Amino acid sequence: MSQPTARHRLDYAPSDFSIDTLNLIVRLDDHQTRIVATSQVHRRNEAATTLMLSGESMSLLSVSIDGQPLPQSRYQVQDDQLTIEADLPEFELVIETEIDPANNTALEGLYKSQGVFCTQCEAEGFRRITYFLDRPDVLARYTTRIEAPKADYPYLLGNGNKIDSGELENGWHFATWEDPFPKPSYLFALVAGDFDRLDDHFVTRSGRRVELQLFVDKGQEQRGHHAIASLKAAMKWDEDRFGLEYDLDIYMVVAVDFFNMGAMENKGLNVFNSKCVLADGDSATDAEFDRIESIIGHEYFHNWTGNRITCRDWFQLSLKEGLTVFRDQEFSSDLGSRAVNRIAAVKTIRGVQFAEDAGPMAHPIRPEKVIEMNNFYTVTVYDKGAEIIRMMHTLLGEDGFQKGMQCYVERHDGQAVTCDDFVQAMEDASGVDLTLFRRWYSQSGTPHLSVTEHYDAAKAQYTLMFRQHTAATADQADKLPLHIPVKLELLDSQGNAIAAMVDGQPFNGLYSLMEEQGTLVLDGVNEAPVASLLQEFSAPVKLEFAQDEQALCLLMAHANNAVARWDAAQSLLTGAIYSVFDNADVSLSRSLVTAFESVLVNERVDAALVAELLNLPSVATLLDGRPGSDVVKLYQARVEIQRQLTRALKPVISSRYDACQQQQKQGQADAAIRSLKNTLLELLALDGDDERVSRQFAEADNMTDSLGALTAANRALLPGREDLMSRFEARWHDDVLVMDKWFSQTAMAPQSVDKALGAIEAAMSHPRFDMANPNRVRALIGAFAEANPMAFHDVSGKGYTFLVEQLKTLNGINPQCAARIITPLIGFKRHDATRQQAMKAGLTELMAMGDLSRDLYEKVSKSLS
Ligand code: B3K
Ligand code: ZN
Repeated sequence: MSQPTARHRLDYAPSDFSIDTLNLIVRLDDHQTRIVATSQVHRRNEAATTLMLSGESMSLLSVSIDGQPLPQSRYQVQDDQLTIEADLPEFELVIETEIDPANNTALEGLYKSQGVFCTQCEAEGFRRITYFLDRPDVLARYTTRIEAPKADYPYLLGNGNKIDSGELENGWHFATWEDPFPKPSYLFALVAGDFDRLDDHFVTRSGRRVELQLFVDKGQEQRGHHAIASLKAAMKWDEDRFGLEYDLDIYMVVAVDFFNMGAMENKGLNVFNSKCVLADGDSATDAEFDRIESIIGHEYFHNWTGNRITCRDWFQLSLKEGLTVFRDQEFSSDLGSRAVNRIAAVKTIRGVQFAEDAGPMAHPIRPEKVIEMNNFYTVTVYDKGAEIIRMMHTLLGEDGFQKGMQCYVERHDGQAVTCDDFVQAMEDASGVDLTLFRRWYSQSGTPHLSVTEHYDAAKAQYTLMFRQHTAATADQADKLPLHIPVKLELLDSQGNAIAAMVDGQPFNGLYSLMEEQGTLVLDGVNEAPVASLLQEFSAPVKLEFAQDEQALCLLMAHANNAVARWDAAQSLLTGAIYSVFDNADVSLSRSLVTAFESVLVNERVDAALVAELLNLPSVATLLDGRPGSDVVKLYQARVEIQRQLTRALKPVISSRYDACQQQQKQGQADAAIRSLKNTLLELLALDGDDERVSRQFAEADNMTDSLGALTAANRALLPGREDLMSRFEARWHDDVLVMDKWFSQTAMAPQSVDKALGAIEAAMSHPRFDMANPNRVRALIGAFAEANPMAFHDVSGKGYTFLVEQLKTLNGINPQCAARIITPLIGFKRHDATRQQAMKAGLTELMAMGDLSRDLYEKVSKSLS
């Protein structure tokens, strides 16, 4: 195989031809599905005489133009491309292909799993169905006729509206779907199978009735209600907050268990990973309920930000993903707790995105260079992309931002556009200058924002001096200053906000750093203040600002903003963990303990927020602050601080836990209380409280509580944990979705590497485990590599060897899935020298494999270069 090559953003050129309509006839068969694709092609570049179409993993049966079969001399297939001689301004092209869906384990294009045919075309899967201009800037009107045996596939679903259906010979039937909206091929979808169907409807604000249909595996109907309710909430919210209304008469969602990611926004026919749509209280946790609401929202919001207005090329992916993540975050925040949602987003950036920026796959939110597009559905493009949108929201305000959105939609509806087009609309509509701000799109890496302060008592003046610096990243050596919005607040020694002035005007709480250095002078500050900087994480940067424990305790207790209080707690805990890491004998200070005690006894604070305050920074975040450290030792220091905190506050923690448990029994507990209760239980378990853990497990009447108990038992390796694990397995062994939790618990127990690998290998022979199912692989192998630092990073390197072996197998089954779970290995440069060497050896072994997929090749070669 020739070495995969990269494509560059700057090489974009419009297509010589466009396809205005595409008529598909798909005759389904496990191994010989036939596709007849009729395109109306027109030439855009008069000089063009050959049409080049992409196509992979299929057989070409025939080509004809304007009704005439094309002789083989006028077309050829080479390197996944069909080249056709076509010196015509307009013509009708008919291509017949055959594919093998049952053997399509990559789950891209059209595949069959568990009796269902379904498709996944983003990013470049449509080219596995037929030869096509498979690029997002070619927008066509699609008609799809699906044919299949009726008994096995009573439902035949496609994009848009059903315009025809009927019986065929030999028990077959057909359905024809027409999508009135021109769309890129990545939004094409087709599903055929037998399902339970949940029906509902939504009346739009202009009074149109939209049918809502959710298709789930037989017997799973009761797990679909939450998704339907979430969908209706999303439709209403997008009308209320963004003024955007749904455009078709029907919206369908199908749940499948074999799926490479969370869900897919195909026009009018979303396909969802069953894990991201099915839930009831018995089988799903509160966190899963929230996640479903958010993903249902996300895919729905794509209808405008993604489908009606799509990307010109794949380098612009953040145009739709960053914006749609921002929209789904706002949706969850408007419906639930804004602070808790913001904290979750900040954790993702600090724990995962910063690591990506520091590793071999570093890229700007608008990448410059791509080998395999599927590798760029990253936390950078999605979550950092959403932070960039959020900063524009901060700079423009809600009104300015909504004006910008309106301008964007009016200008570009029905088009395939660029990130620049979006920023231009924001700028034009608001009048805010975003010239410098645009750099966030082209520059990778995490800026460091260092701040120093100076207080002048005589002048009642407080000065903050800012300096930004972005270190070189793997992809980009030279960095420039960025436009960084810094939200801030000053507190006096009593914790009251100080009303400061800037240039004679009341300070509005926002400072924009526009150059490498900047200074903010605040007047009317009558005592040395405590500054709360980068409130709500107003920019995705690393803040370096020396604040002592006293200042942080004050912020934790009094900052007006809840996220700022949480952030102060994180700084306190991080400091404590690093002290133990540096010197094992250190113990928590009295003032820190008191600060946490007052949070715990204050019943006026939202319980979910209290839980967040007690959650220690992740090991990934800790390593990010101390690159090159022994990660196992960091993990142990983290546990030590959890133990110390628990011992110091045992009576308070136990009684708050008991109070929550009491509320639960009386049916008065909500998700926030359960979240706090389970956080407390984990702390108690670390101090050996087997009894409360077993009791909660035995009495649990919902999955949040039973998984909470199981997690606590496993994290603390309590003596009773194996018994709980087998009881859980006995109760759920037939239910794959719940078994994924059991697989993850098995993978994450922080035992010795030999025991961990023994348990994982045993789980791999469990009848519910399946290496071809990405959910199972992620639940077991992915969880081990991502979330069991003790065993995975054991200094023997055995954890790495195990992962490499699994990757070799997965490379041949599902390259996309393999390329996801390799992430912890390619970040080897963050680790100490011994581990680096062991990880590198594993990667070198992978690189030497003869048939490495493009997906793995891109990541492995980058990490080794
Ligand atoms: N757009 C899809 C992701 C497609 C991933 C392709 N490897 C889901 C989403 O972001 O909404
Ligand atoms: Zn998306």
